[in-house]
Amino acid sequence: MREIAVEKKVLGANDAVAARNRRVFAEKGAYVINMISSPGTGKTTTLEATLGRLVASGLSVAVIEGDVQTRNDADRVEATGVPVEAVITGGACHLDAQMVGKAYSNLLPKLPETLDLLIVENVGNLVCPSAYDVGEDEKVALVSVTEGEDKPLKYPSLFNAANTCLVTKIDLLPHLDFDFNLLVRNIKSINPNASVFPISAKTGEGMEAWISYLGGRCAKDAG
Ligand SMILES: Nc1nc2c(ncn2[C@@H]2O[C@H](COP(=O)(O)OP(=O)(O)O)[C@@H](O)[C@H]2O)c(=O)[nH]1
Ligand SMILES: [Mg+2]
Repeated sequence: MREIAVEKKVLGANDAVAARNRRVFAEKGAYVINMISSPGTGKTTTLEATLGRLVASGLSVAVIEGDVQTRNDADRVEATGVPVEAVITGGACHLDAQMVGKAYSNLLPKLPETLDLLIVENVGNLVCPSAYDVGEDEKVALVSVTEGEDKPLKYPSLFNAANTCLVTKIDLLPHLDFDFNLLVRNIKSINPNASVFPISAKTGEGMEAWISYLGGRCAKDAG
């Protein structure tokens, strides 16, 4: 009982900071997504492929990169030319609203007057990040075709929290015994409202639909 009470208090305090972040992001005009998956699903690779296409389409984008250790992912994103701020949690398995708010303040001097899209790459973990609102407009879940069709059933909290789901590494499908339709059925059994985008950051397959979705969300946010 005491554990539940403490958890509620922590999440309540987090929600207050998340609400403040949301106001600050809105002042900048930014649509904000929070990308969540297990380590190795392809968040950073998808991000690299996404950023080039978004910038080419004229959108202004910035990134907050969460990791337990190292600036590796932030360096990969920095190489694309998009403003990025790293959050190294030093052990914590998720980003919270406070960490993201602080990272955004550090990022602010590098940002244009208005920003179309802020992308947060969360710490690789299928459980903890789904419980924390960081002030995003939506959580985006990623699951790769090498992880097994049952992951939405085993980790329902994330798939419940995310209405958009990217199925990554579809270029590998010919080499795998993987039932794509079963994965989609499992995602929808947890969240009937989920939109599923099959993508390959390596070959570019499916990227157009994903980019067009993001562009639409940014335009809606600005309008
Ligand atoms: N074949 C294939 N490999 C991918 C794809 N996306 C990512 N990877 C590989 O998956 C591994 C983990 O990718 P990374 O983006 O670092 O995952 P993260 O930990 O979720 O950020 C790397 O070896 C990537 O090259 C993809 O679309 N196709
Ligand atoms: Mg990464």
